[in-house]
Amino acid sequence: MDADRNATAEAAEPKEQGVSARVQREAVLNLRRFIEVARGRRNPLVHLQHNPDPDALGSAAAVQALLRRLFGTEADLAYTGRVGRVENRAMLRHLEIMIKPSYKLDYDEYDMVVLVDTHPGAGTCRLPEGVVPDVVIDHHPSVKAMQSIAFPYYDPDFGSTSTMVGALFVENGIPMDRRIATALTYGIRTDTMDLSRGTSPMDEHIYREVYGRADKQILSRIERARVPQEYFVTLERALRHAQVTDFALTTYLGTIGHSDSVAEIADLLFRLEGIRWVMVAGHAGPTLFCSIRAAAGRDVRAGRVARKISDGHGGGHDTFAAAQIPIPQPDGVATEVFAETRERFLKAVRAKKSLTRPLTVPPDALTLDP
Ligand SMILES: [Mn+2]
Repeated sequence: MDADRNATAEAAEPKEQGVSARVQREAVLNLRRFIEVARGRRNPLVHLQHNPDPDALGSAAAVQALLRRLFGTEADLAYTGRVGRVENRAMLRHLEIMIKPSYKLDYDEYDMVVLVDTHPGAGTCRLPEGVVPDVVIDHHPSVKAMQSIAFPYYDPDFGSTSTMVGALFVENGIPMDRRIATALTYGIRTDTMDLSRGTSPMDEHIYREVYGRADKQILSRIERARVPQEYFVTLERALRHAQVTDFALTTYLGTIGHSDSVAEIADLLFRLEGIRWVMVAGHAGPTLFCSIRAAAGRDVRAGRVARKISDGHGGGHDTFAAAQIPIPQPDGVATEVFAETRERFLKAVRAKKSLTRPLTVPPDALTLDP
C-alpha cells in the first residue's frame, strides 16, 4: 500500500512541478503589480461581493493582512447585503473578521479600493455609483472589459478568489498567520465544494499550503455551527414544495430571512439520485432569489440558464449559479413570479413537464402557501 502511494506520488510529480512553477511565476508578477498600485496609499478599502460568502470574506481578510504586512496600512472591509448563513457568521466571529456596512462609509475618504470576489458589471457587485476600483481580484467568468482598472487580477481558471490571494502570499514567501490561513482554507473549501467543483491544480496546490497552516479546531467550529429553529422551518417547506420534473428538481421556500438559504437548500437537494438540475427559490422583499445547481457535462451552463430565467439578473459558473428576479411592485405576487420562473427554468434545461412528481407529499397536498 505504501509502495503504491509512493508510485502515485512520483507519477504525479512532474505535473505538480509544472503547475507550481506557473503559479509561482504569475504570483510574483501579480504581487509586483499589486505593490505598484498600492504603494503610497494610506487609506485603502476592500469592497466585498454582495451578500459575501466565505470566499469573499476570506480573500478580503487576506488582502487586509497583505496590505498591513506590506505597507503597515489598516484597510476597512466594506460589504453590502447580509451575511446570513450561520457558518459564515461563525467564520466572522471565530476569525475576528471585521466588516462594515457599505452605506456607513464615505468612499471619498479612501485613496484605494480593492474589489474582491466580484467585478464591475457583475450581478454581485454593489459598488456605489461612480466608484472605480483600483484593483479587482476575482475568478467569476466575465464578459465585461476591465480597461479602467489599474490592476485587474482576474482569472476564471481559479476555483476561488481565496486561492488567488493565497498564491500572492505563498508563492512570494510572505508569512501568513493562522487566522488568515484558516480563513483562506474555508474560502477555498466552500467555493470549490472541497475541491470538487470548478477546481484547477492551482487550487489544490494553494489549498495544501494554507490548510497546513490552518487552525483545524476553528475550522471544525465553523463547519458545525448551530443553526436557529428557522433553518428547519425553511427546510420543511423546501421538502413539501419540492417537485421532481424528469431530471430536474425545483422548490419554493416562501419568505426567506436571508438569501443564502436558497443556496444552502439547493446544495442539500442536489444530493437526490438521478437529478441533473436543481432550482431553489425564495423571496425576500421585492426580490425572488434563485439558486441553481447542475451536474457537470457537455453544454451544461448553469450561469447561462440563470441569466435566461432572470432576463440578465443572474449569472454564475457552469455547475452553480444564482439569479435575483424583481417581483413587480406593488401588485406582484411572489408565488406567481416563482411559477413563471420555474416554467422558464424547466424549458431552459429541457425537462419534460409531463414527468413531474412531488418529492415527498401527495400531489393533492401541494400548495405554494407557506
Ligand atoms: Mn468566489
